[in-house]
Amino acid sequence: MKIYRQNHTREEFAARRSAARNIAVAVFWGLWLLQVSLADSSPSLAATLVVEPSADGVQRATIVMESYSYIPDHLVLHVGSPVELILENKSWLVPHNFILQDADADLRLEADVAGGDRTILRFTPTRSGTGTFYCDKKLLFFKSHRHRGMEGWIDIQ
Ligand SMILES: [Cu+2]
Repeated sequence: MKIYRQNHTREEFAARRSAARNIAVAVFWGLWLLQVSLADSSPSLAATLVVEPSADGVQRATIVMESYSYIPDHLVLHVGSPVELILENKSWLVPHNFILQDADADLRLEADVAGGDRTILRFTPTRSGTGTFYCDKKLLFFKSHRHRGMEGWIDIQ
């Protein structure tokens, strides 16, 4: 009569545990990639915000950043008063940025905002014009956020 016994060495258990961990990590990043690539531009309704200076004379506005839009995506600002632009990234994990390079309005703004974070851009418009802002982030070989609709514009009057 034969007796089969399964003896696992400590090394075998360690190898199995490490393999399980590798699979869990691969599944996590796989799902993350999937949500980042599939989460498509929710058809954002163009929203205009006309910003008036508050009691302290500052033109204060909040832009919410999502995958893949800015809300609102159209701001109207006025020449001469300081602006505080609050950028709030509501995306989970996905970083967004805000880039505005406009010679016409003499504005050069740039800010990176990590997922779930916020930042404030301060500037004072010195002349009227229109500038387009956008997010140039992209993941690997996927289309840039701008290509997915993440852009808007500022009118300075
Ligand atoms: Cu983005």
